[in-house]
Amino acid sequence: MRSDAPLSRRTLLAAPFVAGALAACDRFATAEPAPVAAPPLKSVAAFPIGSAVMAGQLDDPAWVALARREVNQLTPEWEMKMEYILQSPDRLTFDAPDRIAEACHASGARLHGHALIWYSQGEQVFSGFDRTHFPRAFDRYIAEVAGRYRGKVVSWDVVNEPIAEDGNGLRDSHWSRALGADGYMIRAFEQTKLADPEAVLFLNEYNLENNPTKGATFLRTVERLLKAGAPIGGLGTQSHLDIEIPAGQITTLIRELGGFGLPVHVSELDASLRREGVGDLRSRTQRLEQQRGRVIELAEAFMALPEHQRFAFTAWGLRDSDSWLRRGDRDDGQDQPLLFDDAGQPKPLTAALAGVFAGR
Ligand code: 9MR
Repeated sequence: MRSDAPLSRRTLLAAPFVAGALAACDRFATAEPAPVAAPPLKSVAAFPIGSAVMAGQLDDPAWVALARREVNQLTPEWEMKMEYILQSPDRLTFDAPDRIAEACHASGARLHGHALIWYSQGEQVFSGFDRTHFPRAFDRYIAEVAGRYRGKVVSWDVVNEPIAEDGNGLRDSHWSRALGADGYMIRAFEQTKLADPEAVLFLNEYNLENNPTKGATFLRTVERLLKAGAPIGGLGTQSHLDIEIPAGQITTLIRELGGFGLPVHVSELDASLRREGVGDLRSRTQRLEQQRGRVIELAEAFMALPEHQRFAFTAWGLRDSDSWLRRGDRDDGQDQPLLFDDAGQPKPLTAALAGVFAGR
């Protein structure tokens, strides 16, 4: 039995006080979800539906069956990043990303590469290079990785998360210090374009909907980089949604992103029900409603983009239990941030999303 499974009836009877308290307070209850009918998302959407994937999940028949049914694009959750590929300075490791690429090829799913240059990656290896060797190693990494997957990926997150956490300006990183604040990004896009001229090259960022200041800085950054000639081919909004944000904020952001005329990728959708450090007296049902409101707003705003700008709609995992938000010490096994429950069943949210994608 899994440690996060709901309390059994026997345990509850043995602890009447706890049982009474749980019954009185639905915010702690793990209600048995009623079965929900929803058509496979990929069958109703006129654009690709994506999920994050880890190579190990390809060995889980339940994950594979759900992925085959629901999605037609995959993004490696971490095994196409420097932390995996660049484990040592003199040897690149490709077995897991190769396996994911082969699985995509075999099943006909598109592969979205994630991520070439990210502030949180590569610092240790790159700190070993002097001013002459740093730019060469930067170019070589991109050439080798993007070159290897040329014709296998449809797109890349070339630069991930360049905006400062609070949204004011650009993030300081080992890349910006060595190659300039805009310089490292322009260079990354140019080098990726050389290595894989057909791939759609994305600038990808998070909290754009949650933090309008960050959204505005992202838009200004895109404008500046395009003016400088960076071959940006698409804009990625991760959409790790804060379900508390005011209605309308997501719509505004997506419309503004669309203003560039480039494809837009909802690249890492999830919507946590947790509210860290804040007393929250609302019931789980109320929070699920709020989650549904924000996710559906995102889907409707995405559908309002011109068809050629709807690149893909990707969730950051399939089942709730697959989510990065359900790992680690602070996990209580209760969060429901994704589109399928722990058993791989669709939820009311999934059915509502299918309705929006089908244009109903
Ligand atoms: O979900 C990913 C987790 O498994 C990795 O350990 C982590 C570091 O590689 O990255 C997580 O994914 C992040 C994504 O790459 C970029 N946006 C934020 C995602 C969640 O942290």
